[in-house]
Amino acid sequence: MEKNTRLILALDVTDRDEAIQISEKVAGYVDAIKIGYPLALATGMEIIGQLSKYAPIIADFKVADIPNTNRLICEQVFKAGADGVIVQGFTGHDSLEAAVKLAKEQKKDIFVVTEMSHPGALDFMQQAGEGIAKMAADVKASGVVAPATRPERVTEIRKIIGNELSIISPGVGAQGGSASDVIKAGADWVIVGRSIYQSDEPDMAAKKIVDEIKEVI
Ligand code: NUP
Repeated sequence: MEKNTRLILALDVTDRDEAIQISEKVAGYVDAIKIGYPLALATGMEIIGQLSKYAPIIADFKVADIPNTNRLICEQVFKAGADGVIVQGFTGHDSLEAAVKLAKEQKKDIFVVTEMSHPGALDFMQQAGEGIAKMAADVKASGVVAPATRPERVTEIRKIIGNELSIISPGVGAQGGSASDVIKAGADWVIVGRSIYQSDEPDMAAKKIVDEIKEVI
């Protein structure tokens, strides 16, 4: 993924035409489009190929299974045309290694969730976040997913993973996080969904975030 605008669109709409229209509008402002279960379940996996002409696609399937199943899932997602897959880290090193090995063979990316951005992540996930970040660095994943809602945690995670891995960070806008704050804290990309796709002018909403990021880099 080329580091250009530092914005990744989270396209959690459930209508194919709407997904395509929004992608067309924002293509110039995003470095990637992240799709997840809402869109893939509503439209089928073909949507990945259809959207990949606008931007690289990151499939946010938060894969969390045994090594063999992780590999089988990632195989299908890459076959559908995705450039990257988001996997959970809490399943441990062998599950993660299976996904990373396959991704490396296919020159694709694996992003590992460290701790999630919502309040409930404090119940269980946060305690594991630093260990997961270290594991992601050890197995040489492409990057981690860390919360824009807690920029101080992004800074902590950056210290653990160093500069080889990327940080992609959701939680900007609708969840209360700030794009400029989390970029300053050490994120490489922000992931933004509702603030863009629910806007009457998604392209202008995206541009505003890109301009905000440019101010601080
Ligand atoms: O910790 C995470 N938080 C999060 O919001 C990990 C994620 N993958 N996400 C995803 O980012 C979430 O599923 C959604 O697709 C996007 C944020 O969307 P929004 O809050 O900007 O609408």
